[in-house]
Amino acid sequence: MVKDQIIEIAKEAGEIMLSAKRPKIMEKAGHANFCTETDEKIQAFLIGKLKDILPEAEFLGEEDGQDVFSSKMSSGYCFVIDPIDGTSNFIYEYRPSVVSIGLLKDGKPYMAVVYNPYDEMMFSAVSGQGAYLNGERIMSSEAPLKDSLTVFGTAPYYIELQEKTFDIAKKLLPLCVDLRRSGTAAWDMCCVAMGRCSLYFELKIQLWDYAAAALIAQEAGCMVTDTEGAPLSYRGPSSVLCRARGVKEIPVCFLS
Ligand code: LIP
Repeated sequence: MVKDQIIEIAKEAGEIMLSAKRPKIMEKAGHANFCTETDEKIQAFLIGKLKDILPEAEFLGEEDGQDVFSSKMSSGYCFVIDPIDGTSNFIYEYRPSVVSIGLLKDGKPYMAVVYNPYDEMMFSAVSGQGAYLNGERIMSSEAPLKDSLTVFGTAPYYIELQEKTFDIAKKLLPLCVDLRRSGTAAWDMCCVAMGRCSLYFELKIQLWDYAAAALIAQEAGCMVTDTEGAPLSYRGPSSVLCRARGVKEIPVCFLS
């Protein structure tokens, strides 16, 4: 099955991440926006291997200038890949960083794999067929927000979003057990999918950050929308609000 082949490819990509020694770091536009030669190496590896299993697929990836969504990616198959989600974590050895591989079919999420190689945690999903962690079915938490952790993200290079992000975080803190912030959106959404957290939000992430993890979360029973409650576009950057089964309403701080 194609999902199993993608899982094996993600495992090999994870080995490249773990074996990297002090990679060369490149700066992209904006404050603390990094890419490493390992990001580029893993992206090239993934594209080469994924082409073998689905030659007709298009590719959208964070690195190497393959990061522009085109209309041809909204028909047929399109892999959406983030070779290292949590690049700053990877650079500073603040774990985890994950490999994220989403597969769109006619512009809709179809298949997803997110791999945390540090803990050998392989998340996968096929649309309509459930979400899995290392082959075991996962479902999000049914606990209310007041008995749960909230996780959120904010990129240091989106300076204009920081005040609103931390204003929302400040309003959420008294409504939940506590806040967490990991530095990788894909990992955060997988944590909601497997029941460790019950809400994740971020005001702007790229398609390659959410394409895989949003499907995994959705297949684990989460409500995954933008922060205003609209469906994700799967066409480009978006805000994301990922709620576990126990968080039945969108907290009012997102709607004001
Ligand atoms: C990361 C996102 C994360 C965000 C970080 C960064 P990258 O992606 O997954 O949610 O807060 O600033 O953008 O750049 O490590 O692939």
